[in-house]
Amino acid sequence: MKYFFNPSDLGDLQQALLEAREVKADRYGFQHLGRNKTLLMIFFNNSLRTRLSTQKAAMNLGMNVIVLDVNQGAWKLETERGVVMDGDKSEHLLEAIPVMGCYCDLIGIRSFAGLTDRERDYAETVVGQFVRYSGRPVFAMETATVHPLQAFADLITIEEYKPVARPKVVLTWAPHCRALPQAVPNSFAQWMLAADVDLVITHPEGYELDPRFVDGAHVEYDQRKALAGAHFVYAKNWSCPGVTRPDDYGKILCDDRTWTIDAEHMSWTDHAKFMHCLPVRRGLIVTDDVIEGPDSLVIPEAANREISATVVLKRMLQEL
Ligand code: AN0
Ligand code: CP
Repeated sequence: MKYFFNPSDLGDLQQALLEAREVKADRYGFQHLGRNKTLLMIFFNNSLRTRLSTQKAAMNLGMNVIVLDVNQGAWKLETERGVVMDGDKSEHLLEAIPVMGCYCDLIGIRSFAGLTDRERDYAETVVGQFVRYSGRPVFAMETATVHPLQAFADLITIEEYKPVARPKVVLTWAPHCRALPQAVPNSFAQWMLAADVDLVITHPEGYELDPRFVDGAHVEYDQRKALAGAHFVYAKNWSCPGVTRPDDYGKILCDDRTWTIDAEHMSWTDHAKFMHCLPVRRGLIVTDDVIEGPDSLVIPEAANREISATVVLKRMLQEL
């Protein structure tokens, strides 16, 4: 595997889930693969889980790891071509990328959506330049539009906890005080549609996700109807994707707190498990009792980030 952005990059998902089980049973069993290989993790944005779990995965595989926080200690980077660089940006991404590629064998990138220019975000302008100019295999640690290491970990978690062969999984929008990207819900929907689950998406009008990720998905605008019979409730906030309301791209359209997942919402489901990628703001997305309760999977879900990353890095190392 040279790139990891979409479920199709893994090939057969059932096979990938079996591999995840194998890795979880023996996470240090592939140490030889990473000997004298270096992973460079590049962060344009903050992270707790992705940073730690991906580094742990690389160490599981015997790799060396370099972490670069671009906004702390590196030169401020220009990303646009054709500009006179007489401002505060000292270096162009088009030199920085091949230089970074010189010091590593694999590159992971976190570069969130700017949420001001839909075309630029959905064209994956920044990550696309790494793919083109680094000369190295590249994987997403949340790009402008996708977060596949999270979605793969979510799928592993659902596989572990599902009470029936084909569970009902509900992706529900929830309110938030700051505009957030669509990468997590995009990938979650895309991965669930590729897996053997019954996916229902629910959100207020205007929050329709991009068809390239949710094509064929069942959307139910009534949250209570959507949650009926659910086995998994996957809560997430996202800002306006600009699909049905292009002028509102990246904006907060709704602050309806009746969408917050509380015990009453969970009572509408079929004893559902609660999931969230974290970080989560309590009181907005979910109440304390639900996230702390026996049906909350947020910690096992985060733990599986190490497993999804180990499988992905293992596949990439095997093809170096
Ligand atoms: C980010 C997001 O919603 O995309 C990262 C989640 C993994 N969340 C925040 O910025 C709070
Ligand atoms: N879920 C997730 O990716 O968390 P971080 O933003 O802390 O990496």
